Amino acid sequence: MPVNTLTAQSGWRVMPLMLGLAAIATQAAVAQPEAYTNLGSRVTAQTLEVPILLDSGDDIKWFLVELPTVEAEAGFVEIFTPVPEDCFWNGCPGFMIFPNVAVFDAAGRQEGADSGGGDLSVVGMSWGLQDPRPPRCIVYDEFGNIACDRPLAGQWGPMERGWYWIAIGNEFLAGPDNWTVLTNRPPSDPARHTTLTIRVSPPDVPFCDGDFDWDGNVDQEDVWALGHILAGHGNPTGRWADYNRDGNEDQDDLLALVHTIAGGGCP
Ligand SMILES: [Ca+2]
Ligand SMILES: [Ca+2]
Ligand SMILES: [Ca+2]
Repeated sequence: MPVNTLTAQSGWRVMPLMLGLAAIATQAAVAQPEAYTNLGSRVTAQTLEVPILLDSGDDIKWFLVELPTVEAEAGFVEIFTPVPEDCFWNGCPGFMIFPNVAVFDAAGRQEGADSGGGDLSVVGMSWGLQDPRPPRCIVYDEFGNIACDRPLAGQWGPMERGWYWIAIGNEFLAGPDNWTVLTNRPPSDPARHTTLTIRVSPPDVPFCDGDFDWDGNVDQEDVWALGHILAGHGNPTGRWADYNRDGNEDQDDLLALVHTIAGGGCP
């Protein structure tokens, strides 16, 4: 999938909101964000990386983006902030390790919110497909077990295509409606940066990530891992063993995975 990295020079900042303006204008006392960045329509398969620089402790950045319909069986939308492991263990000055993210629909109703803390202090939000994808942090303990396992697995449920508002800040409380975000960080906190990442796979794009053991690549070890699952020896990642989505878990799934590894594409 293509990876798009936005820069501050892209020139799409503070675009006028055309969407639903008439409907919103008739409501009283809404607090639609005035300063925001329009990320455009993102309903095709892609990974969008948005550099974030919060100027102060109480700074909150807003984004508007169109996202596709995704469901438990197909497609996903993931919003997360990756943290390099090095930053977590060794310190990483200026990096935002306690991010808060909230997502609101076009009418300002909250669709979900998440805060860094625990794990590797990353935000990890996931709508749609429930076949677990790797968490944004994976730590293996001394026995090789996954010790940091908050997979992205559709925890926020299905999503309907529409325009969504995303708020990111150092630490805040997100209300249920009216785009309400209240920060309790002092303005004197230093500036912090991170990368807001939006990863999209709509239902019409098959999910065929063959990385069953979550080591970051797809190879023979994944065939071994799937074989291990099919043989009933446990499934540490929780990945769906029905890789070819034909409704049962058997040899055909192994063959389909081998086919993928050999460059044959998705089953
Ligand atoms: Ca692998
Ligand atoms: Ca491997
Ligand atoms: Ca199957």
